[in-house]
Amino acid sequence: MTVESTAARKPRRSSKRTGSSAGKAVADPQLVQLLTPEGQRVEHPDYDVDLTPEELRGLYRDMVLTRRFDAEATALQRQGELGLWASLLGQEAAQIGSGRALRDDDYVFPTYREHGVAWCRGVDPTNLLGMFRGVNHGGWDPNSNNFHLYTIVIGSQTLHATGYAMGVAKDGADSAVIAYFGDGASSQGDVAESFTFSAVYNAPVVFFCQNNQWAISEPTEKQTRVPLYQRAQGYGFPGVRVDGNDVLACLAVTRSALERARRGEGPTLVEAFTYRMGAHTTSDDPTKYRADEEREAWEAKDPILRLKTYLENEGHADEAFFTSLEEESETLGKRVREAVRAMPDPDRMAIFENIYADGHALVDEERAQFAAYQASFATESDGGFAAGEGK
Ligand SMILES: Cc1ncc(C[n+]2csc(CCOP(=O)(O)OP(=O)(O)O)c2C)c(N)n1
Ligand SMILES: [Mg+2]
Repeated sequence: MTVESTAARKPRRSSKRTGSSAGKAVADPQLVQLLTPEGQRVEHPDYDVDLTPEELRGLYRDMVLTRRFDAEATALQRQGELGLWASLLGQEAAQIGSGRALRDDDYVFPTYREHGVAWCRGVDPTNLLGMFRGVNHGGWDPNSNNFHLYTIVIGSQTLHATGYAMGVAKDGADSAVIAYFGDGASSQGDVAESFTFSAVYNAPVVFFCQNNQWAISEPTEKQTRVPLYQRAQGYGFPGVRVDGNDVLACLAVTRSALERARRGEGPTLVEAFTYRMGAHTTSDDPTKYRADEEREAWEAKDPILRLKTYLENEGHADEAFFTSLEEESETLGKRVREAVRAMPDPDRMAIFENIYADGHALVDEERAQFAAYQASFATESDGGFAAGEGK
């Protein structure tokens, strides 16, 4: 693969759209890429984006703020403020690129790692943390932002997305649905079933697989003998592999798949080839099962760095932009920190609420058992703490 030298190009600043400039090198058609790890624009025969410098800076800002929020959440877990955190480090381009391809009326079914997509949907980042602090079961109303609650049962959200998409089609709407899942989830029966149903019912759904190459400690070669995107062929819909660390390519490919869904042409599988730079969660230690060199090799493909290089080389962003973004990041970190510490503990007995509309004998029994257990801690010195009274 050859790439054009950017050194020869003069930096320019304009509000003109930046895509489709002649003379760009052509990238590997099997892996859709529009921006190389070195920050150079390349062409693909089927995909392109045409963004203004302002829009490019917007994508960069989204990725930087998402990474800052994610780092803050990891730190908060280490400080004992959160019980657990699942970092998206390294997957910012896959999430921001696909997230910014969505329309407001589209509906998102995420896993537990889609913090960048949540950001694009306008879910306040502090709302993502309640579940990880153990003070609520989700933290946001899915219908306010068309962003479903985080789903931990691996792969199940692909079925929810398929059913929802079949409903959208029956309503005659031209919205699309997107289901996020991982390489490990691709081995789940739920995912296979959702592929079958969405294909035969022509459901307007995009399956967005972030292949971050690990499912906790299991590498992708334990999930599949063929590249994941090729699985779609057996179900009768297209599959495409995109450089998941290239925000422009992720935007272009997802946009195209969503448009296909809107036209009534059915599902698409997008495999965003990326890398989980951090641990699976804060409970995991990846040094036990993978080599440092692997991570180092992927650091060179960092999604944020390559867009920064491009912005700088093209003269699309100046020092003032980067400095003010740094300040904005710190403000976000502080806001998140303060919001988490201020989250009130829930009433302990509230866990038994909202399970069945009309109550259930088993829930009643468990509630009584839990109340008795709480009461067993009551002493005179704690002011007579008893179940239901305290937090
Ligand atoms: C049905 C089910 N089985 C097992 C688990 C335990 N589990 C949690 S995360 C995970 C790995 C998922 O890997 P992948 O789909 O690649 O997503 P990633 O975490 O890499 O984003 C597993 C097995 C679970 N939550 N649900
Ligand atoms: Mg994975």
